[in-house]
Amino acid sequence: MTLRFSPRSLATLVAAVALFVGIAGAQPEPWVHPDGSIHYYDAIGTPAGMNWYDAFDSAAAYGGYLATLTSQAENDFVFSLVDSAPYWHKRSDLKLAGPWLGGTQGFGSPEPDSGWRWVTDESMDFLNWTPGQPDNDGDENALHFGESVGVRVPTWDDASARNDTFRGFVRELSADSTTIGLRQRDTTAYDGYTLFTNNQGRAIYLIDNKGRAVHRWRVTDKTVGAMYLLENGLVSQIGNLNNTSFLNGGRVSLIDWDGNKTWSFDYSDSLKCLHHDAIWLPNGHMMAIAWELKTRAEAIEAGRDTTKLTAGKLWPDHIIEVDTATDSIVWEWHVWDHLIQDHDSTKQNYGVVGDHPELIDLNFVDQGSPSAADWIHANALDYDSAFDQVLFGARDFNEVWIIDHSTTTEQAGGHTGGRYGMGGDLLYRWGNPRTYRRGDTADQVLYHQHHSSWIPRGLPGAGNITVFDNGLLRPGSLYSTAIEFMPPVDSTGHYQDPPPGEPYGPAGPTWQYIANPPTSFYSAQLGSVQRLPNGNTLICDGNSGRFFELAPDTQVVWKYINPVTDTLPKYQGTPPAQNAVHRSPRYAPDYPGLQGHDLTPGYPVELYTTRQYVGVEQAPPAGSVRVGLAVRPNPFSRQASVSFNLPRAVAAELGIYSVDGRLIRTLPVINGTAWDGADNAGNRVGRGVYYCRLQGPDFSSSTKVIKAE
Ligand SMILES: [Ca+2]
Ligand SMILES: [Ca+2]
Repeated sequence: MTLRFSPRSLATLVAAVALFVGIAGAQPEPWVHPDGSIHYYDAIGTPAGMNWYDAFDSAAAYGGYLATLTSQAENDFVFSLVDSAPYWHKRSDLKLAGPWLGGTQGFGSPEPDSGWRWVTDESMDFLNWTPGQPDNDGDENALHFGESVGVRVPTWDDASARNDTFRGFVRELSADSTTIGLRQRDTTAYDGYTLFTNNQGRAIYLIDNKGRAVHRWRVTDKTVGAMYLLENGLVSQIGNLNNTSFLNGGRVSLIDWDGNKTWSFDYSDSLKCLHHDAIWLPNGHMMAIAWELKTRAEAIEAGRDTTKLTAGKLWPDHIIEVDTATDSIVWEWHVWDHLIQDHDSTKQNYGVVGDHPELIDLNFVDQGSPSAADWIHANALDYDSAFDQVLFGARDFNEVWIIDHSTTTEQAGGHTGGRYGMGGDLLYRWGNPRTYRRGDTADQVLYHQHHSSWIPRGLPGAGNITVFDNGLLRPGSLYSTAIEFMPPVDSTGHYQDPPPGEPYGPAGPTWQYIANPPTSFYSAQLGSVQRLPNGNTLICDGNSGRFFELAPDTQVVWKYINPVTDTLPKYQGTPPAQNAVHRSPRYAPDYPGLQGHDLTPGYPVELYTTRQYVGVEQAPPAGSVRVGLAVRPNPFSRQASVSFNLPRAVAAELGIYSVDGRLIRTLPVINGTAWDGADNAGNRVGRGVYYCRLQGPDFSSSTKVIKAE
């Protein structure tokens, strides 16, 4: 539904919000409305008391409205949020009166039960009056839960909107449709906190499973790679330094809970550029992927086929390990040191490609990018401390590679030494045996994957490798998959060599997710897959900014769509756009990096319907609701007629005020009503200046009245 109420001035609302500082609440609970959309309901305690108008303003100022209960189920859910003592007060007749709701009685409606409506203009087909109500027991025109002696009842009563003794209200957030934010939350979903930022974004969000923002960071660099919340509570972010020699990346930063950059490391110039992934090792070192420049001459000398050098250069990847205490590189590994080629026997690295699966064929180029300088496009790092091995993705080889980290840098540049005796040669590779001439297209499993990692020890499937396989250039139709496979490794970290001429095992995945239909899940770039402690699997469909969690049987149990563009959150109900996300890691509630921080959930990241109350640029001019209040004759002697024209039926108040602001006479809100010059006690007031004011939930209009005698 859409709020039909026109807004009042922003200044008034800012003042209203300020007035309500200190009220309890702000933990909205999501609930699936019968139409399938997700609404949020926030029970607000107002221990000092609040009238209906102020509650209305407070709800609107937060982008919502006083809750409208259009079904028994909605009624019962909302009641469950306020069925506790702080939201209720005991009247003098001992009846318990509960919080305000979004029902109002149109002015001039026949009492007591005509003209009731929801503030949203939703139809009021569902009625839930407490027996004996409404009774209009004293100008009652606003709705609340109550009233019954000594009992909190889930039914409704009418009360005076001016009554400022109410202890709470319920704020509802909704939109015409649910297009972004939380889309699904089953009880079997793994409860935790999900970290994300828009690709190229400068705002980082941590949300709970109910789609509520638990924390936000503002950062100065655009985010262009994998991001982590570390066990020490710092966020590790890759920032974009706009290196014009390469693509994006260049900087790794650590950001504390308050958004301060506590450390950063730049690795970006005309010869090199850090990109895609930077991980943190148990010893506190940072390890990252980076491109390095190889000139045309260097590439030819290494054995590159000149027909595959149309870019005139190559950017092979390398891996660096940085001691953050000294910002020095303490270990490195280079693709360039582990090449083989059978193109030119007069050049370096010449050999039989199929005999050396531990080496990287310098002339393997993927069919999608034969001329790309970014020849390998490594894109995901992982480290296993028990084996002391590094795993990373070689996207344009459509493979996952594993190397030994126990080597010295010198050993890592050669073919012997280290725990596994192979120096820096590949210990294992999987996904596309075409790259080492031990298979054909029928044996290729991966297609430009963007995320690969070991399942951590202690989790279901520990030691297996999961892959977000984007499916780019997959033969036939384009679709992404999530894959889990079991590498042929023994307990000491040694991989079973394939028989001569055969590829590395396994032949296929042990688990995979393919959507139905497959093409409904396709992200050509970005994305992640994460095994969760309960055996579910969280997937980030990168290009769509869609996070979804799968049970082991691949049923979707949780779904969320990034509502943030590269700059700001969008309004609920608007189509998702510009919301690509690199990855969406989820952290357990007991994760060390979360300890000691305030994890009180706030509002959803996306914005809600009454956008005119939120965006400064959309604030309407003050007084845009014209009610045409007029008093005639004016000045008057015996009696004046008060006329106005409300845009719709709404609860409003009409009164005469003294120049010092005291209400001296309440008038019925009826167009053409008369003021006889008397106060509420029936005594005629003296001659002078008075003000007649008509006030509703979203407007206030007053006019000067001169009483001549
Ligand atoms: Ca509602
Ligand atoms: Ca009543």
